[in-house]
Amino acid sequence: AADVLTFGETMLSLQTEGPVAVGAPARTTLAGAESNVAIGLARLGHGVSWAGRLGADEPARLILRTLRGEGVDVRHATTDPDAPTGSMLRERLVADVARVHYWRAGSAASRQRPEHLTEALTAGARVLHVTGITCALGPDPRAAVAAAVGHAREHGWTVVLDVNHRARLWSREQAAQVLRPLRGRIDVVIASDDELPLIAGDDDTDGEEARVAELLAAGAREVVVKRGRDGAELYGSDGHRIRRPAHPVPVVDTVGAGDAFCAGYLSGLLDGLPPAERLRRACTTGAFAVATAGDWEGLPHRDELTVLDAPPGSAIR
Ligand code: KDG
Repeated sequence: AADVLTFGETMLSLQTEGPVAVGAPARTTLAGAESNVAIGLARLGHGVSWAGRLGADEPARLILRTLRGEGVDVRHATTDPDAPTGSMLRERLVADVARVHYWRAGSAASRQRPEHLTEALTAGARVLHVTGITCALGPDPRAAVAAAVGHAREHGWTVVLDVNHRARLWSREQAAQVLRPLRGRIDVVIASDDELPLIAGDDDTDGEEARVAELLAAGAREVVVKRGRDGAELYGSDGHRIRRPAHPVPVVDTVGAGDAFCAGYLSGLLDGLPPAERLRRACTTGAFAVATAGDWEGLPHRDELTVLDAPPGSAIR
């Protein structure tokens, strides 16, 4: 069995420096919140299975061989012969502001159904990682998430949901309608502070604490709230509340920071670290994503976790 099972849409991603234009150089890579988390975990030495659905095309081959190369188990990934692998374009508009365009309607991942996960679920895992992005892709992936969560709970896995709101895929109202009903079935909820209202509370609920209390009362063991440059906070059902500032690093590219944070947190969970140490590892991996270019390319291997403690401008030799 894997340590972690995850699935969701992984896309071919083209990235430009500056607005897209004829002849502008673009970097070809892959993107997808769940595969970012999978790569982050694999680099930290965990056994992780990614069971997304791809088209029968060249982008799919690029994605599979990259994930394989990173040590992610893709044996349960499935192929849809009748739909393409999704894709996206990321333009850097100004230094720290990117704009994305998606081509994912009708993609293979938007047609992933519960039965496409049967083998992955049967193989087993300690942790199931799902994100709100998959729920936004359509009724089939939404059903796949529900089935996976049901299976994981039945078999005593830890279920982790990263809310991961993507405004280009659905509205906050639509997200809340789909995500709130999940709240009693998630062990660890990860959300940025502005995403918390999508999973807990209603229009009358006042403030973060009330929303967190609601999630904990519904059965969550932990709620992890991300605050970007202000760090993160961990609330536990046993009453602990731990705050951690972000690791100060030069900002190169913030996209992927949430996934990196999530990978660090899950890694700490798998290693049995105490809450404060899990949060510390999450902030460290998040900082790596912020201080390096690309959504996942700069994520640390286990022996590199201490690199950020080196004095700025130093060479490790
Ligand atoms: O979390 C980073 C992601 O935004 C990126 O890798 C692509 O999954 C993606 C998305 O839906 O935007």
